[in-house]
Amino acid sequence: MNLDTNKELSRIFKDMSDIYLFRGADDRFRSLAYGKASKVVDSLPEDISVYSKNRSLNDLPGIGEGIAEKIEEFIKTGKINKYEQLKKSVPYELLDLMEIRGFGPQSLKQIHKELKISTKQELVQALQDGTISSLKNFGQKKVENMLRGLKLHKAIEDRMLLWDALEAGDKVVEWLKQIPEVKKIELAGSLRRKKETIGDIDVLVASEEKFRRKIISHFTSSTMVEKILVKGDTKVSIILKETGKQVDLRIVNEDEWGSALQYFTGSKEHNIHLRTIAKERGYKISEYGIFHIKNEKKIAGSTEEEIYGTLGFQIMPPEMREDRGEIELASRNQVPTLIALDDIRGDLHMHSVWSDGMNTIEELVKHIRKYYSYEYIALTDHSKSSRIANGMDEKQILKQINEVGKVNKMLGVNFIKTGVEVDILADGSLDISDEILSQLDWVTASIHSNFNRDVTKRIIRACENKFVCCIGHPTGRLIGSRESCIMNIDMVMNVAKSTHTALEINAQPTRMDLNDEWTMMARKKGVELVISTDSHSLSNLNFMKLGVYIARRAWCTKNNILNTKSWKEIELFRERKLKHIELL
Ligand code: DGT
Ligand code: CA
Ligand code: CA
Ligand code: ZN
Repeated sequence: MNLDTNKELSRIFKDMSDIYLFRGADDRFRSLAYGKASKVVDSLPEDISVYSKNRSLNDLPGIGEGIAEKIEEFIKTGKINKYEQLKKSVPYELLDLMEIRGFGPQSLKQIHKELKISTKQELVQALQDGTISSLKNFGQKKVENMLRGLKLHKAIEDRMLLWDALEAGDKVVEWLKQIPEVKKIELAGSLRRKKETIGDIDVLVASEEKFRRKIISHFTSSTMVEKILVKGDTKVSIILKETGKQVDLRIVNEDEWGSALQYFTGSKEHNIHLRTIAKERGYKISEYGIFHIKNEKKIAGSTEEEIYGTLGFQIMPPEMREDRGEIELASRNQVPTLIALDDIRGDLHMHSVWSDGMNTIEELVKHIRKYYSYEYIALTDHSKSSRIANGMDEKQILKQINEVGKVNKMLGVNFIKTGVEVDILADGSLDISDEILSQLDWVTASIHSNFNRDVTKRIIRACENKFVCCIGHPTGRLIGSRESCIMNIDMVMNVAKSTHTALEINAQPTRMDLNDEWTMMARKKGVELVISTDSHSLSNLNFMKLGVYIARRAWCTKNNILNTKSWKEIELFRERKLKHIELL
């Protein structure tokens, strides 16, 4: 189903929430209300107009009368007047900086008011030339922090998150597939290799030469297109309206499909390495095919397998093509069968209304049983120290265990495993007692506070708790807004391994934590890994594939990932840890 309206509305509400947050004290309540509404709308399983038609908008959690009116207005007119007004009341361009450390609403407001700054460019300038240091409360340390935050933000501002790029790329592919002259189509470049951020979206099409023009004009006529950058016979580059990001479309003949796909998938480093080997063996590879150097005769080009095969290599999944040793592996016929989405048998990290999730336990379960073929899930709401996330205390955990029992009974299977995402406190202790933890099926321990000091000891102490099964989002980084915590990751992994504690590959689009490189390191060390969505709403459950992509980029097979196994095997994993720690 197409939920574009919900998404757009959710985005507007998030914007309104940010604007109110910027405006400050008096609007704090409104900011929270619109923030909640944004999440609620995004998590709806059906188009918002359905709820308007059957007059159930008011029944949705977090949607009061005022917000319901705005929704009606949006459905009718495609706009919200109040939103347009609000935008004019603030330096709108500065608002997306608010998520960066050091750029809170207070700071931005002061900068805006006292220096009359309202664009990012002016702000960066003032930071660099020292103007900002002249303000009260902007000492050297604060300014240094802001500069670092800005650098992180820059890295993602010019690129896209993988999740956003996949969504945009899929739309482009769908649009192009509408015309039958498109014989073959595939996303290429970093998007096909599933890198965590994407510079531009590369799309490859095969067609008969005479249809190229038609395909190009079909492409550029799409309402998705903001502006055309380059328009040639075989290549067009455009800017997308929604994201402002670039798409490169290339059209080739069908007998060049394999060589073009190989070439434009990259990575550049992989290609260069491959080409060097080809040359040594008397071949030349280009986007047009593979040729004998001697007589320039073309040997092949229509499939990727032929290109690799001619050199005596196995083909390998795009996620591996980063020149990290995959070519050597392929030459020895040792390319592993990487984990696939279908191998995942359960999701072990998700939140419900019992903490900061959007859905009730029943809603989650109903949805998962309908759309996923999982054998189990673990409910891991936050614990009490996560106050903003409305974390559970011991009493609530016991109550939830009871509730889960009831729902499982209703289902007739032990589908829901009880659990918690327990906070690792500043000294490495947990904020829930062992007595309670021992009653849960699955315990993930995570750091949600005090990121700034070295966290190695804290994580190690958490690993040493016999009831902790997994460390959640182990490095704590947020792509574009927060660096990894300072930690000795080598030591953490060794302890995780020796204490039989799993490390999480958190699949949230801005987390992707562990990332591909850390996951590769964990795999090599034999650390147990779990891929989880950390869902806070129904749509978040889809993030699982992002986690699988990370694992694939780290060359993981399904044996490296714990939640490809049956619940029985996961219980054995837990028992091994219990026995091991008790022996110490
Ligand atoms: P991105 O867009 O920065 O996320 O990364 P890519 O890998 O998508 O890079 P892009 O869009 O510049 O080029 C797409 C593919 O085309 C790239 O992965 C490999 C191929 N390619 C581009 N430039 C070169 C080059 O100079 N030499 C070789 N061998 N391949 C190239
Ligand atoms: Ca690209
Ligand atoms: Ca490109
Ligand atoms: Zn967390």
